[in-house]
Amino acid sequence: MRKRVFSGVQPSGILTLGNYLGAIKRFVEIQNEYEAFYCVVDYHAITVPQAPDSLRSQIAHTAAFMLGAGLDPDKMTLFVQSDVPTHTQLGWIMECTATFGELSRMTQFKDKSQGKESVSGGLFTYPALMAADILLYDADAVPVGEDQKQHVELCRDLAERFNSRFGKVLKVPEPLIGQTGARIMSLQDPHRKMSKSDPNPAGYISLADSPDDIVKKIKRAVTDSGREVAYDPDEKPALANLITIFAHCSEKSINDIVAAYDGKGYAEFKKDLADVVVEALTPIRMRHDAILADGSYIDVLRHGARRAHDVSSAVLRRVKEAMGLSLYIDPAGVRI
Ligand code: ATP
Ligand code: LTN
Repeated sequence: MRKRVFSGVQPSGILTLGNYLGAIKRFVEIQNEYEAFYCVVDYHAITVPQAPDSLRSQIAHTAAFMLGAGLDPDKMTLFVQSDVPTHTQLGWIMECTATFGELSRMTQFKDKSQGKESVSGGLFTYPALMAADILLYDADAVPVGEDQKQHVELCRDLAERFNSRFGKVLKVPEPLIGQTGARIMSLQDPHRKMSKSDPNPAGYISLADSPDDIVKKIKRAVTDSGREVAYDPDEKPALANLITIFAHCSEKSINDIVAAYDGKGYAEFKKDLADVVVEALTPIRMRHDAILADGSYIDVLRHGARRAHDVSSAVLRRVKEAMGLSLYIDPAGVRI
């Protein structure tokens, strides 16, 4: 039997080059090897306020970009989280399994709540819902970018805790993190990850950006002092990030890229970088446009939700049974 993977993408904006290189490119590569479930996690997106019209449109764009990047409905299951009620059901159980201390240590919560006057309870309990997402599919592995490693570790701890209380019910998953491309940084601040919810669009390249936008954003990307194209993540983090992006979009090694720009300046490097990014993203954008226009993603999501519901309901049933929650149970333990 093929091993299973599960991963989620938030429709909290339009997908970025960081999402593509850190996660979706990988999702596409592994869909042949694993039985894959991919989810547009809209309940996670509402941990921060979302306007209904933009949320609706971002869900459609996210699905269309994932399909446009090469996910094949005949090979994997793609669905929207809020279409499958088992997620919030197991989510609650995981909230009751996680401790306040554990959730308080999550760095994404600390980052996203920092400096905010008011933060939703959901932003705090978010990792418990993420654990439920994964555990509902008996996933062996979770392909994610580096930033999600801590959440996958928490998911493992919760599954182990659950199993030690109630018997071997949940499969304990492993994170599956790519070696490079796992952390693409902002074009404006190399110490922050590239994020689709960055209020400054100059910090990210969105998969919807036109070739012109891409050229402009790369031109404006911050670089470090000096003129030499050298890969030094500690001393020249901004340039190192651009070289990493170059390597991923062109499938060239970092050493080859550095050698090719020996004696040339940043301007020539940036011009070529813009070309390779445009070349990598244009086919995805065009397929996305076609998928949105013909509405074919809707059927994919509908079928996906049905299959996800079937698989996850069996796991939820196992969990409820192990815990003594109601399955139309009578006092003698006879199920009706
Ligand atoms: P936001 O930017 O709104 O905070 P996000 O893009 O981090 O959200 P998701 O859309 O759920 O969150 O991320 C989908 C996948 O993309 C995750 O596996 C995440 O690890 C990966 N990812 C996100 N940003 C980057 C990045 N800058 N570099 C590499 N991988 C990333
Ligand atoms: N927390 C993730 C999104 C996410 C996810 C998941 C990833 C929600 N549920 C399950 C992997 C598996 C993020 O912010 N990128």
